[in-house]
Amino acid sequence: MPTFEQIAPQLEHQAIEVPSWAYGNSGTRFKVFGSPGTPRSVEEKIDDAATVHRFTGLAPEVALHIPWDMVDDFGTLTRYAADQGIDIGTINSNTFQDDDYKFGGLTHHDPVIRQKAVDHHLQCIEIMGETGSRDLKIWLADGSNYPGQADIRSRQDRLADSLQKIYAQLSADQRLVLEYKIFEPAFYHMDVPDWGTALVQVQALGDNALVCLDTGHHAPTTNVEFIVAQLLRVGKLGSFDFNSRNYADDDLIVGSADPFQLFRILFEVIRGGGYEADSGVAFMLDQCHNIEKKIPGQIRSVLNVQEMTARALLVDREALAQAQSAGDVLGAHQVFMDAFYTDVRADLAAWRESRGLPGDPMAAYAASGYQEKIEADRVGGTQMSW
Ligand code: PSV
Ligand code: MN
Repeated sequence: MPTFEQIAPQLEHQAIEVPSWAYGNSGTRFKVFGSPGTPRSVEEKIDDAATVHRFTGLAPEVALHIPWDMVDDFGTLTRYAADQGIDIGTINSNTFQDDDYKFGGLTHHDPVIRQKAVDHHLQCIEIMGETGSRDLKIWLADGSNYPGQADIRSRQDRLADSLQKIYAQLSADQRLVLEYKIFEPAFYHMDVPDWGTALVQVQALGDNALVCLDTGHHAPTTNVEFIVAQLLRVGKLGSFDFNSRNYADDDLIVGSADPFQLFRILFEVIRGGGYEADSGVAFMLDQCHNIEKKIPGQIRSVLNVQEMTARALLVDREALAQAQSAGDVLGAHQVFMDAFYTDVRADLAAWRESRGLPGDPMAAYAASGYQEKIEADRVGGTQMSW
């Protein structure tokens, strides 16, 4: 197995995009809890995202969600973020909270509503121009609840047409990433339920259209790392929305429900070239912190990704390949598991310190007084929430 020192240089370029909405209040359909210190503005969300980066060195970009993060001047917001030490990352569209979209957006049977949904994406592309964002991420709530309710075939055709209109407005250095989800909010069929559908739709668009894999969006028991391997193989893995699920789309801290799955996913990412500095794969979090403190929740998340990346880098790929081609089933399995079971926490702490970062970012944040300060300062106004 390689040593930690041997793999450490590869940790240097790791960058994880944090979602602005993780800093706002969120909840379930039963209750959205407020919490002291929650941002009242997009700028305060950016302050919190920048704090995560300051303590970890891992989160140089924050993804925005439109219209949740709508401001009058995105140029000013981008400069504000830069002053805090971070960039604006992916722009997420939102066609799931307007009454007009009850029966869908980009797939809607009514051309007027379909055009409204397309126009929303064109507005997102304009914002991308102002923020310098590369990626437009599209997740659709579109679908139906009852068999026979909708013509699922026409909806695919309309989706292809709408996506084409959006894609046509992207500049050469911008990309469209299409996210899939098995169910919810639609309970019978979703118009983009799986990676196969997402792939078919983006393949029809062109090279700058890719798939976004949200780790929480599959049926239980789905082999997610297989999907990662396949999408990388065909050059269509655009981004991750990392989170953990126990039952459905739980949006919990990545690596909390199944650290081994995160390890297996990151192994396939590395194996397939997705971890190379120029791979183009965006590593985002898509999480909500409903009951835990949000900033430490995000710090924990990026550290979990870093820790499992380090372990996945430790896999002795040569020994693995040898055992695989010798038909040594248990030998190959052991090579894989040896890396997974290696505790890299002390090495990572020392490595962080060597780079001027706190060895234990969770403890450093807790001791920093930032949480107490935002809880004392952010009084009045309306807490941001979805
Ligand atoms: C939908 O469940 C989703 O995963 C999409 O990425 C949305 O943009 C995000 O969650 C909203 O939290
Ligand atoms: Mn997502």
